[in-house]
Amino acid sequence: MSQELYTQLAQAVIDGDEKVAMSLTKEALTRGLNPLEIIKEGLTSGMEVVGEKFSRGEYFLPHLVMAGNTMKASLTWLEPALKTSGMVRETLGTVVMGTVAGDIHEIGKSLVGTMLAANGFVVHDLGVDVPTSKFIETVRETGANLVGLSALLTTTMSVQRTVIEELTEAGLRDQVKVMVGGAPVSPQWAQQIGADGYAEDAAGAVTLARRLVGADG
Ligand code: B12
Repeated sequence: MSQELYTQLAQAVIDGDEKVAMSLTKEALTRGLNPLEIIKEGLTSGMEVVGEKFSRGEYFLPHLVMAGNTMKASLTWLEPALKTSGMVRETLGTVVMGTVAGDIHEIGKSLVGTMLAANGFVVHDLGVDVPTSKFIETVRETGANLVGLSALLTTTMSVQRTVIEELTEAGLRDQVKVMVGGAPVSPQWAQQIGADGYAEDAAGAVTLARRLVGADG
């Protein structure tokens, strides 16, 4: 039953149909389905198809924009549910989060930020296309102990390395653990650039962040 709803929701993202996506999202929540599952099985799986169609030249930029707006609209309904789903009430750490310079992909970064905030982290979300110096400045100002760097393009992945290098140059590298993520990023890449960890999705980012701050003992 829920699988059918997820398939319809994925299709609404593929079609860029905000109205249908929002009404299906509301229905899924009314049925008591898990918000993370709605995101994974419905919205994100639709986005994967959109990405594939774009790669094959069947979809163009306006389709990506429409799909992005559709997912964002649905997430406005899901975020309150995600926020209350976190069990942790004490503060586990402070995270400076953003999508690196040259990259405007926002959705995954925001989702990771929301999930971290829901699970006991104070999150400073710097947005997208964040200048490297802004990450450094904010770490210094907030005394953060975690940095989350999102990159969705093979051309902007290297900026994750630049941020790590500049943290080192600024004498801040020992103060923070750096997490990296985004569609083209892999555990191998994380290791290669000297990051402290990689996670595939928002739930994985919470597990990783907890481990990096030593919250699991
Ligand atoms: C929607 C979309 C857009 C929208 C974004 C809208 C928005 N407001 O964010 C718009 C239209 C802006 C866009 C633009 C472009 N896009 Co685009 N886009 C996508 C698409 C279809 C979906 C991305 C998305 O939102 N996914 C849903 C979220 C939930 O998933 P996610 O971002 O991967 O995030 C999850 C994980 O990766 C992880 N994660 C993410 N960040 C982090 C950070 C940390 C610290 C951790 C631990 C985890 C983590 O957790 C997240 C939650 O589960 C992807 C295809 C794809 N399958 O990724 C292409 C894709 C990323 N885009 C692509 C391209 C080429 C472009 C453009 C260059 C197109 C153009 N010709 O202009 C521009 C780039 C503009 C720029 N300078 O950034 C390519 C990249 C190819 C490559 N290898 O470099 C892709 C892969 C499509 C494709 N198959 O070709 N895009």
